[in-house]
Amino acid sequence: MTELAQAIRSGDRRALARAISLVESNSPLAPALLADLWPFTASARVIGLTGAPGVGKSTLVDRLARRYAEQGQRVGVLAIDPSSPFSGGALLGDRIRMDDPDPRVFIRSLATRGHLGGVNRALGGAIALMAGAGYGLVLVETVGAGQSEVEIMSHADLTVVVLMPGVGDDVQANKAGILEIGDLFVVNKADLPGSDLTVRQIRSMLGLLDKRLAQVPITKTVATEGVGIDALIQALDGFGRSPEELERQAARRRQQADRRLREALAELAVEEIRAGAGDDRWQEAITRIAARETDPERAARALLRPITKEA
Ligand SMILES: Nc1nc2c(ncn2[C@@H]2O[C@H](COP(=O)(O)OP(=O)(O)OP(=O)(O)O)[C@@H](O)[C@H]2O)c(=O)[nH]1
Ligand SMILES: [Mg+2]
Repeated sequence: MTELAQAIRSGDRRALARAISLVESNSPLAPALLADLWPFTASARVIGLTGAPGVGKSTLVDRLARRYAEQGQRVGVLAIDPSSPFSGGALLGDRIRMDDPDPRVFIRSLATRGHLGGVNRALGGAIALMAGAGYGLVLVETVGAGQSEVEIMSHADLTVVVLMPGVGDDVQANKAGILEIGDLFVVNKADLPGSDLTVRQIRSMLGLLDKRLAQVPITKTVATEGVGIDALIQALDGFGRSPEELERQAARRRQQADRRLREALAELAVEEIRAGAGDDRWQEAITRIAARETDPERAARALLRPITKEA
């Protein structure tokens, strides 16, 4: 095991922070580190929270992290897309100051720099590092303003969609996708008028989408006041207990593993083929594609041919 992996296992927070930076910058040191920690990541529970900008996700995550920490859990918190133009670029760690930094909570935001594939890899890596560091619960905040909310599904055991009063029509009009990804819904800012109406709207839209979704829990919270947090925690902890849910979770983990395998394979295959072809052939293929003398698929097949022949 690498020294850094050992430090992370022993609970060294600075080592964990450094490791996340390595993953974020796609350092050549990252794969070995992740491989060392991978066996220790199975038992961590990953909860994704997504929702439109400003609905109160960070405030909610902060409350949840504190409450779980009070119960003795070690909680990792990851905020994705803090540089989103929608959110004004505020980092979770900036906006929410934990007055009394709890040693059981580790907060980190991941810069996205607009690269979706990169975000996904960095996210998967950062979750694995936190899990490997012994954070039994990892909370991930993503702004549901694009594809990142779908990305979170490929990492989380459970996805929470956060809404606020007065968004029902909006959800119906153009955010149907967000309804399908929620295992659990939160109507935050329940101190504002219209929260019960929003709950009813979500309920009826879920029912229209799929009859089985009629049972999906919807809880109301006032994150700023800590109201409804216990009920939300109960719903979160109650999730995945029934035999059907357990089966779904196992299936989801297999799907996620399948996706991780494909990603790793695609990346390795490109590296191998590129190395096998040599720089001249690679550059020539690029030139010919750009000049429209060949098409990408044909060029790719030509580069693959020697390899498939060998096999
Ligand atoms: N009235 C009210 N305001 C709230 C509540 N929860 C959060 N807020 C406020 O809503 C604003 C946005 O809260 P955040 O927690 O930063 O929301 P967010 O969803 O993380 O925002 P982005 O990360 O920018 O998408 C802040 O001013 C919070 O104080 C609530 O329950 N009621
Ligand atoms: Mg936020």
